[in-house]
Amino acid sequence: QSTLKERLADLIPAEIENVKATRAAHGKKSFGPVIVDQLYGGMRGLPALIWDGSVLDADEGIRFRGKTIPECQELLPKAPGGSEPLPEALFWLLVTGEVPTQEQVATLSKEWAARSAIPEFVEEILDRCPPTLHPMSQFSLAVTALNHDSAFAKAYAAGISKKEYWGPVFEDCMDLIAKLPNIAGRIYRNVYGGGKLPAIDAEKDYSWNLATLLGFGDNKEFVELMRLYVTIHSDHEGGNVSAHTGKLVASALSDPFLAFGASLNGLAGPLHGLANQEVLVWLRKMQSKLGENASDEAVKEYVWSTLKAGQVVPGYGHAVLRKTDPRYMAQREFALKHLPDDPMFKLVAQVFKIVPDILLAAGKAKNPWPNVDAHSGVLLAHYGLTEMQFYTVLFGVSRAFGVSAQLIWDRALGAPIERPKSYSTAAIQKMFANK
Ligand code: NMX
Ligand code: MLT
Repeated sequence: QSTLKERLADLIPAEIENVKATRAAHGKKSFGPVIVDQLYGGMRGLPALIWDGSVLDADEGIRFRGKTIPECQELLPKAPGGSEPLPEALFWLLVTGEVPTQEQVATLSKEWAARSAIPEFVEEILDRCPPTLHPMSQFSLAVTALNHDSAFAKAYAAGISKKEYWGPVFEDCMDLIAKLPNIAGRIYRNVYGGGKLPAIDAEKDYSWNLATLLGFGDNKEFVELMRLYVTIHSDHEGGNVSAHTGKLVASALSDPFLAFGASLNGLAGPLHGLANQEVLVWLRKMQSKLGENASDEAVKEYVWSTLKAGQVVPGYGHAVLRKTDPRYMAQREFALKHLPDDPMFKLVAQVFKIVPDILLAAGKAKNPWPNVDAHSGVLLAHYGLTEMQFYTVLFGVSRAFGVSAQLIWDRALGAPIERPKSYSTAAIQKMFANK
């Protein structure tokens, strides 16, 4: 059975030909006009990037290499006795487009365990961070510092041929993913206590190790949650801030650590990944104001007061989606199965019934439905991971899977440096002066 790298080496020549043929057949075809509003409007809907791991449909949500979340839950290998997909399997799928065997997944778990140690100086960087520094800033510092040992940066300095770029980029991406549990675990324990970091167990899967390093490995349900969590947060096509930033930075041939460090800085924004922290902060404030078992009327009033204060309702809306995010639904299913009576889950479910109508009535948001972040925090909190500022770190661990898969392909396919064209308002006025 081939390893992931061997399988990739088999797939790359055919994909290079596939892209050549696609460009020869369709290269001069148009997606339609670009309008000035798109330049001012955050490039919404502008077709601009190639991203192979996943494609997002506005109504249906994400498909990883053509597979929906329920299909991934059904088809991807699971841990013995588990029912959620293993993120190792999802990574294999994102990279190759193929469903791996149980054995290939086990090999990947072992390989990541073997690569998991972080350099001592990175441990020291983390240990020196004040606990008041946001966990996402600490995370980004540590990932950026891993560039010290980048195989790609070294190979480039030694004069590697363009055709060979993908090999050391693959090695860096494998190292990046493998080292994240040690980084996340160290940040968590430094900031919130919990004692010495245990060692990675090479006989266990990635999510078991991640959960254990955070201090929750004894709880089988939490380990299952991590498997689901990492899988569904891994990738959301290429235009979101973290994915696009990683692709952009890597297009300058910055190595995967520098590129993904930049991704994390984007993920740390409240309109993107930090929203999962913001949702729980918002729910807790609501709970402390209204008490438990608040009436629908009281919740409605609270939602309106958020909007009237000029704030967004965190966890609702999306730049692309126009229906409830299937990642929200996957987490809701998990909650219904494992924690149906959790009071905070009940509040999340109550808010789900109330917020869309209010956002519709307010008339601004193009999508009134919940996104992934509306549900993640309540699941983590249920198992005792109550430190909300840490939540986006787990999103970041997951997003490394999707960004890495694309960076490997970008270098295999010789993707060029990104350099779109910008215009000033004066230039636009001049261009359309008499039109
Ligand atoms: N609450 C209140 N107002 C909203 C919301 C919301 N949840 N969503 C959109 N709007 C407003 C938005 O601020 C904008 O107002 P204005 O014209 O005054 O600037 C207007 O509705 C139109 O925005 P849209 O075109 O619907 O949304 P856009 O594509 O610009 O932004 C989000 C998408 C996700 C940034 C936006 O819906 C939002 O801020 N949601 C809350 C934060 C959140 O949950 N982010 C997480 C997204 C998922 N992730 O993990 O990254
Ligand atoms: C994501 O997972 O990146 C978010 O849903 C944001 C997006 O897709 O724009």
